Amino acid sequence: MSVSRRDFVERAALLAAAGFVPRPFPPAAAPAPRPAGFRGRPVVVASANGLRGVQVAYDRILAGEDPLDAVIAGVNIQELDPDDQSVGLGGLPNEEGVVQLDASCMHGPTKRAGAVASLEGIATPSLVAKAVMDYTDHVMLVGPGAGKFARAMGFKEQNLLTEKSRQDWMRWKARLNPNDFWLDHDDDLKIKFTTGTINMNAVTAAGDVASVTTTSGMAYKIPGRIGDSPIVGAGQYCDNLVGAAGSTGRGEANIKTCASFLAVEFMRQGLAPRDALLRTLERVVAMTEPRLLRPDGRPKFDLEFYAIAKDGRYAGATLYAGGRFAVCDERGARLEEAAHLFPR
Ligand code: SD4
Repeated sequence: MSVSRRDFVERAALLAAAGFVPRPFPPAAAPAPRPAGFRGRPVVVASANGLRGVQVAYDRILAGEDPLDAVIAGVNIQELDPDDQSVGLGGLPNEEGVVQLDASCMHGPTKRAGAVASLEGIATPSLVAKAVMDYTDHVMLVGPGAGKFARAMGFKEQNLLTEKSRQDWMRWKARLNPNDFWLDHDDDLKIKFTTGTINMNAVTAAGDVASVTTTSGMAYKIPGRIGDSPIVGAGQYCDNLVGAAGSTGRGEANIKTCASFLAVEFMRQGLAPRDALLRTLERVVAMTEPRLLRPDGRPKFDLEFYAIAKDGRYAGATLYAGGRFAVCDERGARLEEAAHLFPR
């Protein structure tokens, strides 16, 4: 699949429509020194919904753009796509019908990170997370404080609850309690829950690494619930000496294992990305409380991990067979089958 200049132009138009006014970039910290003789290759990996985005990020990296700016451009496509109900504009709301977004990012060369959680009314939390990283001495802002910060940085507020997502929320709400005063409708047979989110990780030819994860979180969550996506080390993590990893799926399981950090640590110990992710999934299983285990001792939920190593090796892995992930390198953008722990 090729992503053309048109996608760039569309994205720029969408960002402008979303009211994002870029501010001048502050002076960057000095990049980390590169090991002598290092030879890498650019690669971008993401969750499967990042198929369009990995091509955009890859093209930007080839054009010399910073890897974090590149992956954020990649995930912006999903954040601004009203049809992706797992992230940004059109994300499924919390139990009160309010869209609350989480995101975090990390920049390997300068060892910096930024995050926002429970952010309302701004379609591109990945860019707000990067603004926290670029313009403050903090790593994470949440709730109304995050919103205030975003507005001060020039992000424009908008209603993120699309009509489609509002209808899905109303169906869920009506079905919640058989004794309430909301009537069920014939078309209510399927209540939509998202298992979405987008994580994207990249490495450049020079071996510079970056990662970002952005989500509307669990559909119909309790207001204020935060998943793994905005937590550095859980939803994503990168270390310029090693590589990067990130996740989608049940955030509660991921937070307890600091899974993205753990995957990078396994790679640091010498494991290939695939083995690092499978070992991380084993840790998730070991840390699963009995109420979330099936009779065969395997988790009732799924979780997906994505990783790249500094030298361009990459992998995706899921608990159950059948998962796919997006990758882009010199062979173009494509979906590949993820490694897995268990058959489906
Ligand atoms: C969360 N990990 O908020 C995100 C949501 C997700 O499949 O990926 N759902 O827990």
